[in-house]
Amino acid sequence: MATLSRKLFDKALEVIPGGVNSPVRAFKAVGGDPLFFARGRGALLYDVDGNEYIDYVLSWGPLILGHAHEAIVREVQEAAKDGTSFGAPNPHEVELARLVVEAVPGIEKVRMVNSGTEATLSAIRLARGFTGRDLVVKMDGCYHGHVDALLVKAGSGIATLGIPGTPGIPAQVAAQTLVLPYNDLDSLARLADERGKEIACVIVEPVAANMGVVPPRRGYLEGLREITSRHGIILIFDEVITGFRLAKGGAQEVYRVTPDLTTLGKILGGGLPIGAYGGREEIMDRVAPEGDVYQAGTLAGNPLAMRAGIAMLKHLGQAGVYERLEAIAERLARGLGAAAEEAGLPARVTRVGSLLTLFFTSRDPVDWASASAADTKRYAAFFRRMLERGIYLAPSQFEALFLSLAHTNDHVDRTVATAREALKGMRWGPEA
Ligand code: KE4
Repeated sequence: MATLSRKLFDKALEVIPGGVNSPVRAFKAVGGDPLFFARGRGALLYDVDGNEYIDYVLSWGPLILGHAHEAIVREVQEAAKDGTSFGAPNPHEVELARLVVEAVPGIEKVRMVNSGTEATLSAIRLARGFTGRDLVVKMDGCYHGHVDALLVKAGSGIATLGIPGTPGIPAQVAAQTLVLPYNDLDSLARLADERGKEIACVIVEPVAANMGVVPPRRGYLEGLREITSRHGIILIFDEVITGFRLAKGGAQEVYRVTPDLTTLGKILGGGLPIGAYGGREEIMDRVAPEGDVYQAGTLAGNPLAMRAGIAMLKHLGQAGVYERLEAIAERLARGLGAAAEEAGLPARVTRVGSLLTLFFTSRDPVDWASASAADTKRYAAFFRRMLERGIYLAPSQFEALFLSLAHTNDHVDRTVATAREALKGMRWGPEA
């Protein structure tokens, strides 16, 4: 008998392209139909057929407190009673901006927008406006939202679906984006020596999480900082995933490298639509109406997302939060690694803070070339076996697994036990 999820998917396919509002949700890379969910609670998700899952997607990162956290729900409920949007300044956007400026080392001023994509497209426009230069440099396999200039060799859904680069982006636009390997400083040094005066910005995920989690090599971020400073190139850290996740001040606090601009999203809105970009005051003051670089948004700074964000950042300011996230993530990483080893499967577990990936590969993932060599068919089989047993992993080898403060040792131990079960009998293929 067809499940309610299946029936909903059939209906969705009649009115929504691919039946989903974002491609990576479609399960294309892992097979089967996407599940439709009814509600979440803490670390748990419940689909419309009443099945319970331990959730490691967490809406792709925002839900670091877990689903339906009372502090967030209460704020949103209260805020809605006073009206959902004014299209005019409100006190909460000032408070959230102050909390961001206090938390993020590289941010002296910040502008709120409604998605990570809006944040990155605004940041590169600002970098181009501030420098008067046109070229943008990104790293192969990094994903920065569906911005025309940044969909070139992107990660996340582009990598997952194997889209060679998307139609609809004029060649002359794509030609102004130069793509280098992640973790390869020499390639940037050479490019900057040749064309530094034409390059407006380098945008990078300080910890790559859209090709699976690929940590920066020792010295990589420092090297990006040194080369871009030497050539007057704006360094943009896209911390939409790492912001407030790796530390209150994100990756730039952990690695002690301060970019010129930072983009944020996800956690900042506590699960409501949000993005933000911020940085040095002299750069940010070029943004209209202070300056001449235009960017705008009807719902930017709306009181619901602002109040949810304030509650989120205050909660993350409590003592011991990041130590707890570190401990629970390390427990999962060790367990998954041991389970794969016990099954005799080639695997690498990469982890930075509460972000991790189980790669089915015998190569160390250090860039897109090595990460993309992972066995995506094996990952798909693992995903399905875990899903059948009540564990909801990212439906793509090239996405991160996220932990929250709602995940307990029991959740992780059940996940590891399930993984040992799921991995048994998965030895096949050339490396078997
Ligand atoms: P949004 O426009 O989806 O809010 O943010 C774009 C974005 C920007 N920068 C980074 C580093 C990101 O990871 C993202 C979005 N992340 C993906 C998952 N890897 C969102 C999931 C989806 O596309 O449905």
